[in-house]
Amino acid sequence: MDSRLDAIKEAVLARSPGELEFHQAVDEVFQSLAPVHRRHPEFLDAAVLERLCEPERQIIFRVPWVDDAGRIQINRGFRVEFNSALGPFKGGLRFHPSVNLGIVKFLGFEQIFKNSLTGMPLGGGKGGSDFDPRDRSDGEVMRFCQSFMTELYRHIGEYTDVPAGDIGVGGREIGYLFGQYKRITNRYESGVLTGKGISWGGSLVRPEATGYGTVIFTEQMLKTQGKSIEGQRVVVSGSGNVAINAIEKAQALGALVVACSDSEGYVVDEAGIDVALLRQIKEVERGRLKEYEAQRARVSYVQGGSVWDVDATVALPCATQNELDGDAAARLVRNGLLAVGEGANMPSTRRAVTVFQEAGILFGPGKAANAGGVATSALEMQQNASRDSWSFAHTEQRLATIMVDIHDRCAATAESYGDPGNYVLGANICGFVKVADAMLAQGVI
Ligand code: NDP
Ligand code: 2IT
Repeated sequence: MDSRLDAIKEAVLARSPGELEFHQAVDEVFQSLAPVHRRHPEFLDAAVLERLCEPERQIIFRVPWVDDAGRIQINRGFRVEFNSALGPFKGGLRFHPSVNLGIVKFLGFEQIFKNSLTGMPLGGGKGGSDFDPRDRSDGEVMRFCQSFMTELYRHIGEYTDVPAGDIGVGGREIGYLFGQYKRITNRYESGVLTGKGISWGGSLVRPEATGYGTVIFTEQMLKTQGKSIEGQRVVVSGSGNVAINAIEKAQALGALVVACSDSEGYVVDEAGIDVALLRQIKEVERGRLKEYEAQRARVSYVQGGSVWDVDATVALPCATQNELDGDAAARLVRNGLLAVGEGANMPSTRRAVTVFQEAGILFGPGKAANAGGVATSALEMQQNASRDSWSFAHTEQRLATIMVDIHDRCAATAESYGDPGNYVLGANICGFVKVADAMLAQGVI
């Protein structure tokens, strides 16, 4: 069995040369799937894996726009519509200079399994651009978003493909994208994008959902060992949407969050990160984390370096892929780490995951632990479809129930495949089987 899977994987990788992050994501999933194929040989006969690894559609397009100085700028836009077995393609848009096809494909591939795990009717996709919104004016961001949507609009729709935010794409960008979609199509089609503003079709809790969900998932893992997040010493990487809301929820549940970072450095605040100040600096002023130090006593700011040098019992990587390597993992383990909840997508390298698992650390992989964001996007779609809007408390309760359910299904699947506590195995198998069953039922497409 393993050799048949290896041959399929090697063919997939050879077909997408140089797409390193995509290779990494595929390799990790394949590592989990041999036992499933022993139970379900029909998946091999139907070439489910070969089909799953080839996106249904990939769109790459030019995005021309004019900057404030009147110069013409050209970026590259992507949308990879990976798999629609369970529902319309669904997944975020990332605007960051590092974006390329391999990164969009890794994110889209992960999204298939994540969306399956939510239990909601969602296929998997991802998109973005190498546009860097940092230090751009609102007008420049608007013109970029309008140009991006002028091509993207023909590929998306409430029943086709529903983008949302990711790195560099938040409420401001979704607003500009939605406005242009509405203008071109002459339709107020709320369900075409999620992460919208509350007054025009968005859902309460969607901004908080990924970070909150990651903490809820981590709390569930700790509970299996009779522990809790309360009283834990937590380090979070990043200081964007996912990180800030993870910090807020961890503190609300009684944890002490002592450090967070951005791409330039990290702060250590032993009294606990001041979330209101962090939101003011990062969300309102769109400033740098360095400014936190000047506004609060007894805080140290470290330029460069790694936030994973700060000791923690719980680590929540919430910035970007491959930000936590094997050496950082080994150091955290030596210094008393209990649990890792991945708020970001694939933030731990393969080596880091191995270090955590060999040390018996509770490890919640991103496709399970950060699924609360997309799950709440599905709740936003439900509210749009019924022209309803739910209260914060009701929506948060739905999110909590979904996260507990994802945790429990990953744990039960790992146990039923003979590896209790292995959430990587549980998430990959549980996510995969539902998609594979649907693909079998829908024929060769
Ligand atoms: P934001 O743009 O709001 O924040 C990203 C944060 O990560 C910033 O602090 C940024 O620092 C830092 N960062 C980004 N790229 C790098 C890099 N290459 N090196 C170091 N630091 C970096 O994005 P989100 O919080 O939305 O996303 C964070 C992670 O969570 C991503 O992996 C994303 O895919 C994942 N995710 C997001 C979801 C969502 O709903 N938004 C849902 C599920 C997962 P700086 O400001 O200096 O650039
Ligand atoms: O990685 C992710 O799950 C997201 N960026 C959120 C996707 C969504 O459609 O809400």
